[in-house]
Amino acid sequence: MPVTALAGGVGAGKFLRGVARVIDPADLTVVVNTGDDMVLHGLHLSPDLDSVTYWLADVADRERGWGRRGETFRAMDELRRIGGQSWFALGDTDLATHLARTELLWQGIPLSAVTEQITRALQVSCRVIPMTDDRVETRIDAVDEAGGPLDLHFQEYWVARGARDEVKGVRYEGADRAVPAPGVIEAVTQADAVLICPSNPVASIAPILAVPAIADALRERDGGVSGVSPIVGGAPLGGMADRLMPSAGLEVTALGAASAYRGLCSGFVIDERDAALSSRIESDLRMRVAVTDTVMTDDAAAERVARTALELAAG
Ligand code: FO1
Repeated sequence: MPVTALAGGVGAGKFLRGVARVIDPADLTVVVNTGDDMVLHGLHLSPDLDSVTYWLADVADRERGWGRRGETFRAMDELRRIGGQSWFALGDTDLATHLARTELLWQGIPLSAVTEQITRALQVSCRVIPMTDDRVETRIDAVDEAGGPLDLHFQEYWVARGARDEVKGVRYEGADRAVPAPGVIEAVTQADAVLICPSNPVASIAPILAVPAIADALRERDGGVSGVSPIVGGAPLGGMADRLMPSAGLEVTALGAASAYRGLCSGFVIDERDAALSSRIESDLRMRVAVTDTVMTDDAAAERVARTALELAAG
């Protein structure tokens, strides 16, 4: 049963561990957001690709969500002492991923092939593909405390400035011209089920859908697409989706998250706390709804959510 998932960072990582317990991981293809990639210290960072890879390889730091378990930050400490940029915390073993990726990209190897090498080295049995080998950058239009306009890279907004600025809009620069990475379109069209992970709809999934050929491929499917709400009881399970959803005209509820996928999802999984929203998602958005406990405290809980999403996609 080939299954394809559209994924962002931490929420996706947790959920995908559950999917890989329900189906044979060799049947799972994960298409990952690269809109929050950036170049820092001359290194190409792909935070969402790394989060998904580390979670699937079971080396992720479960408490922090991003980066690797048992990580040390000695290089960062030294960088700070020297006066280098230290606002984005790169762990010592995580740095090896960025060094290898950057070197291979400089050799002209596309990001998709680089990702294949990194995931193979970490013994990830699913296929992990960046949404595109082209450059796409999620930019945040915001205003600062003094009312001054800002045009920020997503990570500057999120990490450097702690999401404190008022967001006016989100742009996915380069997405309209981006070509899906090799294998993405086949994965979306030929899968028995496509799952939209419980990731931030604006920061993680929208950049993938902003690549025109990917959205078209998803729209052309005859059903079998289910999403999982990252919003539980009116707040994100993790991260700061609540800061970005209003700027995209989405209310911060499971209904708002579902409406980000209007016309794309045939089914949507929501949390028990949001059960009252089922009928509106079904009637307004024409999605079948499954209600379960979506809080993924461990792999067993993630497996339950994954099973629900897969059953919903199977109709
Ligand atoms: N998130 C933070 O809040 N602070 C950090 O210093 C930070 C460093 C970091 C390093 C590598 C990596 O793969 C992810 C990292 N993240 C960090 C997470 C990341 O900014 C976001 O969670 C994702 O980009 C959103 O999906």
